[in-house]
Amino acid sequence: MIDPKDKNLPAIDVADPQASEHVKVSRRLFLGGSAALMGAAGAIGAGVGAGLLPATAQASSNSKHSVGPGELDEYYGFWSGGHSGEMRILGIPSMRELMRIPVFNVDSATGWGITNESREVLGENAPLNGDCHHPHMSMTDGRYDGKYLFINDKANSRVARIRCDIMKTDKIITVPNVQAIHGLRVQKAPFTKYVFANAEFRMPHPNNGLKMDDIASYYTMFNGIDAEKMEVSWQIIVDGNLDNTDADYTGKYAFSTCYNAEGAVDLEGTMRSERDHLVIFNIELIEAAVKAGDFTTLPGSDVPVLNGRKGSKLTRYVPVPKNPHGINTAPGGKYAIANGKLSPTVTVFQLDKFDDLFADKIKPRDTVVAEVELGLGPLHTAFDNRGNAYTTLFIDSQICKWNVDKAIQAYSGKPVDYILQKLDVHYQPGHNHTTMGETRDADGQYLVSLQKFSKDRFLQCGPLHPENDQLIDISGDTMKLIHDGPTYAEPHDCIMVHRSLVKTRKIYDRKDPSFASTVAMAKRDGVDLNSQNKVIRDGNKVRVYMMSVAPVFGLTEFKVKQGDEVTVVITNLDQIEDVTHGFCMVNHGVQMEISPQQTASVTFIADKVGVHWYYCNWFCHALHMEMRGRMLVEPK
Ligand code: K7E
Ligand code: CUA
Ligand code: CA
Repeated sequence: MIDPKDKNLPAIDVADPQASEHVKVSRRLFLGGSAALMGAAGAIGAGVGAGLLPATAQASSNSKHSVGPGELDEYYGFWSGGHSGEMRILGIPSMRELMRIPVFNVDSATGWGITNESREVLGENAPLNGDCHHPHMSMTDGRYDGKYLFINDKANSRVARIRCDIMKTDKIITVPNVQAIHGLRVQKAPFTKYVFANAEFRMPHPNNGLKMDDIASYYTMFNGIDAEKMEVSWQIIVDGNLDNTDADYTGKYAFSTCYNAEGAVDLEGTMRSERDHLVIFNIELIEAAVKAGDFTTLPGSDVPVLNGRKGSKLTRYVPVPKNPHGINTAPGGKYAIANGKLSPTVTVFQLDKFDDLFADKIKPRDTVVAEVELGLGPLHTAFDNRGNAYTTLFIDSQICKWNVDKAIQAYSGKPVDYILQKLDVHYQPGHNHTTMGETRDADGQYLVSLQKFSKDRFLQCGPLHPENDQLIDISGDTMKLIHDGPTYAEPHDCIMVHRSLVKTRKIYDRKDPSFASTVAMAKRDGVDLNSQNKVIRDGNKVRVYMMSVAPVFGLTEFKVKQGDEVTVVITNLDQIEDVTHGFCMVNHGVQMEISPQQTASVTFIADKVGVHWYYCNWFCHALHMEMRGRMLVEPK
């Protein structure tokens, strides 16, 4: 639980009168919140859905969550952008979209995918689509540490890292020997040494066209990625496939659901058995095996590949009902919950039994302390700080709130009702997430439910509909729906992080590593980026260095020859927060962001003779329209 009194209060300069007002507002929101709401719920009676609340109660409960103009949100929401390939930042509880972080996609506004700096992160011939599902922040001792965000790309088997100080992607790796990185989580403790990544699809090895019909020989692997180096540390072969993953709070175990224990390549085949499994990975034993050289490698990579199939000492397989999907560790660290999908049940694992399981003192199913029915299509579970779990029911279009301890009692035969409330959501929820809910600091304030269908909830925008992300107040005894938020394709998952844990830079540091290569190039060319505008010719390569200060570019013209490869390097010398410039070369597909104190560069071929205007396209000044210049291309 966050203590709002001291260290976790927003890091805002209290000397700034405006800022201290924000602190007061947030303190009021934060402290006043749950008591007021519990009062309201108590007066009306437990078990009453939000839709049935009297108008006055609803209005007062809504105003508690409103964030007025100029007020700051309490939480950062980090949203997967699905197959848009990006990550998004929302403010919670306003659900305002604050920023987009291009990751695997091309972004016209910032020039991500166009600039040299972003191409360096993406890789020379990177595919420019992505399919993001699972954004997660690095942790220390089971708490967000505000350092990095990680996200998967199912479409091209990649994992990206985002620096939280500038909220830009700084590393992208392709995981070798696998197809479709789906489930992704971080090691929660003692710190995020590894990012755990599931490769979903089984495939032949080697995938050289010779064993395509030998389906039984296909396999996939669980991957441990070094979070700091962003290199794959090891891969471990499993039976079945891999869907979602999570980790415990000791750092010893990670575990993944499998919906295709059958090893099928057709839909019917994946549903043939009544049970699939959860596979548990013993991280200490895996590390010891790597150290002892107990691994092989696959052609084309030197990543250690371990055997984690049934019978391996590095893994254990626990049968769970039909085609499970999400796996979620409860904030206390005591339980993890597998969500049944084709089974109306969730399976509760007691994590401190895993030591005994690996010591072969107990059987795999002895780690299961409950397997209870919730409703149709359980996909993902989130948690508050009061022992309650919130599971999305895809088919029922509901969130089921249930109590974990009561479910365990019921499973052992006691006549207790473990289901506390079912709330309709609109429609067909996938993931849900609570504020701070995947950490020790779960605070039970808000739940977001991410729906796959919005149907009639918004104005029609043609056949393609937005998704619907709903915000639910869970601070009282009953869940209350408080906001509908349309979003573009497709936030599978999100996390909500208290704003005190995220510290971003207001302007760039001139030493920022994201443009270090460009600075090094300038140095080789003998150009001081902070004081010089200069054109360097190097054969048919031309490097144009210029500064920018609102509302002028350092060069209002430069000359090149037709066919030259031109690299424009711009350093924004403005030091004022929010004064970002852009550089767009008309008719050349060239565009980039240059934020205060940033250096950015873009390379293109000047293939058309004549005058070509360039201009600034981030509005920066009253004379922003006048911030422009000419590229003069002389015939060869
Ligand atoms: Cu359920 Cu990719 Cu986490 Cu979608 S996954 S919902
Ligand atoms: Cu510089 Cu607009
Ligand atoms: Ca199955």
